[in-house]
Amino acid sequence: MSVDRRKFLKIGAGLSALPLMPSFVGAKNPQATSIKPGLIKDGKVITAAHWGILNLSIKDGKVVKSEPYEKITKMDNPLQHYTADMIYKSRVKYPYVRKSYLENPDNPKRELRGKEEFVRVSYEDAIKLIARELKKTRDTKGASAIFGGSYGWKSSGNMQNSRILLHRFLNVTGGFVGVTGDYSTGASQVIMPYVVGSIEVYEQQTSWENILSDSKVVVIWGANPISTLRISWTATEQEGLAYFEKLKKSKIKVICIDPVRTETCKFLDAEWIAPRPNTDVALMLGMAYHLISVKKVNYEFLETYTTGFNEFKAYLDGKGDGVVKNVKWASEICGIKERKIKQLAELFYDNPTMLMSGWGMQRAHHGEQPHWMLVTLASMLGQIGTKGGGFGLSYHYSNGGVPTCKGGVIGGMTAGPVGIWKNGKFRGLPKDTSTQSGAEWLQNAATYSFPLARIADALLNPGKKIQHNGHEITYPDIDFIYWVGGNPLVHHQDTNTNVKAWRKPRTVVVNEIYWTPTAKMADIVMPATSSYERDDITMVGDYSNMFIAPMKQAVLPVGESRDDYEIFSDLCRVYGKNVYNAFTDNGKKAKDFIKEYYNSALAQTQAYGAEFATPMPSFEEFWAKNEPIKFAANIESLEWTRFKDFIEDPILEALGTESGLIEIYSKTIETYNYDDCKAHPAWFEPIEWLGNATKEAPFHLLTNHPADRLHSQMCHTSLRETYAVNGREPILINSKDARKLGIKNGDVVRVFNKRGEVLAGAVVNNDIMSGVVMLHEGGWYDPNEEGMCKYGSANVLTLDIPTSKLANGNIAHTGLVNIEKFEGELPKVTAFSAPKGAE
Ligand SMILES: Nc1nc2c(c(=O)[nH]1)N[C@H]1C(S)=C(S)[C@@H](COP(=O)(O)OP(=O)(O)OC[C@H]3O[C@@H](n4cnc5c(=O)[nH]c(N)nc54)[C@H](O)[C@@H]3O)O[C@H]1N2
Ligand SMILES: Nc1nc2c(c(=O)[nH]1)N[C@H]1C(S)=C(S)[C@@H](COP(=O)(O)OP(=O)(O)OC[C@H]3O[C@@H](n4cnc5c(=O)[nH]c(N)nc54)[C@H](O)[C@@H]3O)O[C@H]1N2
Ligand SMILES: [Mo]
Repeated sequence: MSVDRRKFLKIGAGLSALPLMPSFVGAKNPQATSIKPGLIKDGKVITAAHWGILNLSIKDGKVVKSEPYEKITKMDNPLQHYTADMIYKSRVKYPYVRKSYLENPDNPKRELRGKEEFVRVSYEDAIKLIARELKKTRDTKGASAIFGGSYGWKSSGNMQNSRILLHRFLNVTGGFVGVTGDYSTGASQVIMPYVVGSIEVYEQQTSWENILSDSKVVVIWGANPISTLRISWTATEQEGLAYFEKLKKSKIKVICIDPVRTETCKFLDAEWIAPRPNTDVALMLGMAYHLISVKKVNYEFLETYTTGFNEFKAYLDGKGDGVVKNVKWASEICGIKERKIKQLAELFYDNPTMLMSGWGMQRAHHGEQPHWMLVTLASMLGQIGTKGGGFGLSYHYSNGGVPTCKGGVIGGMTAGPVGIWKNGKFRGLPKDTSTQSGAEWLQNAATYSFPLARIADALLNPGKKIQHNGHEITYPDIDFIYWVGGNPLVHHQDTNTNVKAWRKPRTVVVNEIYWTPTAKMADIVMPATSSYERDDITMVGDYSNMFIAPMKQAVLPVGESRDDYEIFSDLCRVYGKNVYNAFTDNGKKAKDFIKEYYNSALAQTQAYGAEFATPMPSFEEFWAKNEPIKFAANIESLEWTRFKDFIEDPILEALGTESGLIEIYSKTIETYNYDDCKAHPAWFEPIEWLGNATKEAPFHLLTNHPADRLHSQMCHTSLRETYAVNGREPILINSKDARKLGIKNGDVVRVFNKRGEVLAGAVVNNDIMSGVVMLHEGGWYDPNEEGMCKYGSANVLTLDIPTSKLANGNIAHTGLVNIEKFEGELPKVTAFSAPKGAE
């Protein structure tokens, strides 16, 4: 952060003499001035998306074909072929304002939000309206009433980073309320620092080269890498999939522990072990108990590298609660045979075993426990820090384990400092940006931010106090939401409650490319360009840093859509030239930033000296050539082993935990005295699971990440037609269960519980255990008059309660539902069309 700010200052000072861009607020067609004459009419353009580097074919100024730049696995990634639909379908083409809001923004009939028609307005009027209403909220309620947390997967690209641009805009104009954590790893990223001193979930993993040479067993525990590695946060280099292909060809035994026989399980021909959802902690406790009883525990490892095993053992033995966590006990909870539990535990002990865990099992009630228990089990096996053993929490994500390349890493957009405002006037940015002195809001901001997954609770209950990770949080009183680059009406749990929450603030503004359920829930919708309509640049390979890829504009913006950067720059302009200058760093255009980000990588590679293997060309050459730059891994990264330094020297290379050791017992967590997260990993019964299923809700619902989408992204493309069943989102049902319910493959079913109901299309087979159904997250919410989702958005059915007071993560994989054949007349799906009043 401080480095970025220093960079920001240096560059800002250097360019302060440049002339300003002409003001175009009020101009008729401002976009026309920024269209580059160099745009390709017929030919190829290289760009990148979360799903990889793409080679686009352009004909007559339109994208007609989209292929991977490089094919490095035999597996096809279907996400790579739908760029044309991503440009031309379901677009928000113009700025729109909800009718009642336009009529009376002070009393905008909030209850009609999401139902009422929209009115098209000019871009200039929309900008003025947002600027005016935002100022009104600031003046009357302060920065704590403005929510800019705005979480989501936006598009790749370090310049047009919509969320950071929003933060930058809200910062310069006086601050906003943000959030902590995310939906991905809400529980793990909070518990892991107590256990191993780092968040683990977003860290490089032991090199795949080591796994292939040294592991004898690989356990894929609640993960589906063949699906989830189709994308990365920056852009995928696809090497993780290539390594899974090598794993398939190797002699390594692979076991998948998952209620679903996943794409991964099938691809790898793995042994499938199906525990009841949310019972892995019990399963692992049973394994731990068994290992102790057959003396297959590495006590030397426990003594040297961990603390608290004795307290944990007392819990296993039932010292406090009178419940002995033996194999029989575990088997009754998780549903796996006692013999199998024992066999697995011994197999892991007897062989170099890498426990690769996904994040699904921590997106569950008491989701702090599974990974803590996994580390505890791995400690008992004593293989952490060896080449072929231990545990890893990111092999399924962004190609963890693919060796890091030696090269340059490009810079990116920064949120910038909080502007100083006095008596309604902008007084500039704080001089000392490292401490932010002078910008009072920043000190306050931290006290108002709350865990992301509590957003609906926060909107509905201003002033409510909650416990979080050892301290108390008071929810702010939010009256203005600005969201970009995310789809919260789809991604957040318990949609019906969420809809109520979104009807609470006075104003909701959304910049969107498409008419998503979130755009439809806004008062003011600004049309954003897709990444194919603007220039940008990205790294490719989140851990490997393998490529720097140009993301060249391929086609003209659709309708009146504008880059997020332009929208925020124009908003700043309304507040005055000096605000605009602060936001744009004195009038910089996208290309100026892109060049700067590139040059920071160039400087890094130049510092390696003349013998560096992959010298980078000048920015101008790179941009003109329109090709990615590829870096190579070196020997150290090919052999890199997570926790190796700590294992070699636990004193000098102590972990960042309180004791410097792996904490099986945390004295800090003990002091919190939480009833839902103890000082050691423990089994807690989830609020809803098969152990308390009822006739009203007999099935456990899993809401896995979709192979053929990135969350909700691409749901509107024709890729949907390849998996939708009768036009609905597919739901996976076990054959035996379906037979009992009289449901056949291809039937439309109603899935329901006390929180809501959705229609879905039945896929009946034996790839899921009996008693469990699976509906992917990310289907677009499409309510009818009664609030039933006609398409099949999973979160209508999920629970919006926190994992525990420790992490307050979401629990999307916990919840019970009922299911029946839908007999009524099939309603038309309208999720992918524009709302009333819009084109
Ligand atoms: N039930 C259930 N729910 C879940 C999960 C689950 O497992 N189960 N998983 C959770 C997880 S881990 C996550 S990360 C979230 C994901 O939730 P999101 O990240 O919100 O999901 P996306 O569909 O990727 O939404 C990104 C949105 O940004 C828009 N966008 C893309 N590029 C741009 C841009 O340049 N500018 C603007 N203005 N907009 C842009 C896209 O059109 C899209 O609507 O979902 C969470 N929800
Ligand atoms: N194609 C594609 N790839 C993606 C994404 C996407 O939307 N599409 N999203 C990306 C994002 S933002 C994230 S956070 C990651 C998510 O990565 P993960 O969180 O790992 O993905 P999930 O699909 O939620 O869960 C992984 C597996 O856990 C299983 N599971 C669920 N509950 C339990 C349980 O209690 N016990 C056991 N043993 N298994 C369980 C599920 O059946 C599923 O097979 O994926 C990323 N990759
Ligand atoms: Mo995520």
